[in-house]
Amino acid sequence: MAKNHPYKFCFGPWNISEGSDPYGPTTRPPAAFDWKLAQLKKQGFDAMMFHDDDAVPDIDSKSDAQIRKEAKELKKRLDGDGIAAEMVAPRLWFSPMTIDGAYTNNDPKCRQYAIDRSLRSIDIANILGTDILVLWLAREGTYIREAKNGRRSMDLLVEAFDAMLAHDKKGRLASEPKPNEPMDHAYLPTIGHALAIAQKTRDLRRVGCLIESAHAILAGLDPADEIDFAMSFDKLWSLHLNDQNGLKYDQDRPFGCTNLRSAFDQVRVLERNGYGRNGEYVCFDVHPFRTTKVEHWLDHLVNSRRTFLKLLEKARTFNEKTSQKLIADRNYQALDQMVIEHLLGE
Ligand code: GLO
Ligand code: MG
Repeated sequence: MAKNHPYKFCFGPWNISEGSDPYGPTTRPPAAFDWKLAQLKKQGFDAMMFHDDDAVPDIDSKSDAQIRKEAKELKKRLDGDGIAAEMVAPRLWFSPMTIDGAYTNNDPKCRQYAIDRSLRSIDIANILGTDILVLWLAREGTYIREAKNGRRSMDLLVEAFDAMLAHDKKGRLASEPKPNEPMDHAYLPTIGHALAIAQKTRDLRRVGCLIESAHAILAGLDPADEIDFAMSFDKLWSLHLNDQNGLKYDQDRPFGCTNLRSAFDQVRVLERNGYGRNGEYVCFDVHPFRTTKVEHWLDHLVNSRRTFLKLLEKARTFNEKTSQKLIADRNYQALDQMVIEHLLGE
């Protein structure tokens, strides 16, 4: 086994959120972006994820030249603070132009808006020094099945991916599948879908994926299996670790909060597959509980990282020899108990 490698950690400005939900307003005042950036390094994180408009606020009202100027200013600040930009993601779910979807919108003007905005995001990514564009296809899907032609939507997605691949000959696209929310059904619900559509693009080597634990659980899948699957294709280029309690709204709970054993399994397969050896980051797409007080505002991030590192220790000290013996003997009952007792620290 190769020598242990260190992990690098990351979060996005949206992960220090204010607590609003569909039933009530915020419970914490907004924190300034500069404050968020300052906390990141202090708490042991190495990089920040950016939506295009986290990097350049009010992006739709700005010219290309202005966008470049602001992205360059941000890059200078990041360099000054020793913080990397992990990725840029076009936020294609806020604008009035994306009410009925972005790349799969029924209106060609809206589709063009989505592509233009994605190309601008690629320019920002280049300036910030990351080659990864994350595509969470929030509104690509349907509320009612008859509203769109699913087959045509696949062609439109491939067209959009191709436009992005043509815009920048080196950039990589990492799609982040999620089966539902905000849509009733999304077009790319799982890693299998994300990797399958890559085959239809003009450069499949530059189309990969990002796994979010909660999204896999919402699809009824095991996040650790999704990780193994993506990594067997060398396609796992980013990761949103978090947790989710059953099949309900997307919860973005702290990593390991609900199912510690599943979190252990995720860390174990990441370690076994060498995630991070090519510079990939472990990102936590987690939110504070609505009840969280301002003075505890970073705890969900700090705790997720802490839990990850503790589980890493558990993965590295798991007795592989004994487990292999139990596997050879098909004694999965004993293997089950061995995992439980290892996690309990016995
Ligand atoms: C929501 C997604 C979202 C994305 C982020 C990056 O369910 O997980 O948080 O990861 O916007 O595009
Ligand atoms: Mg996510």
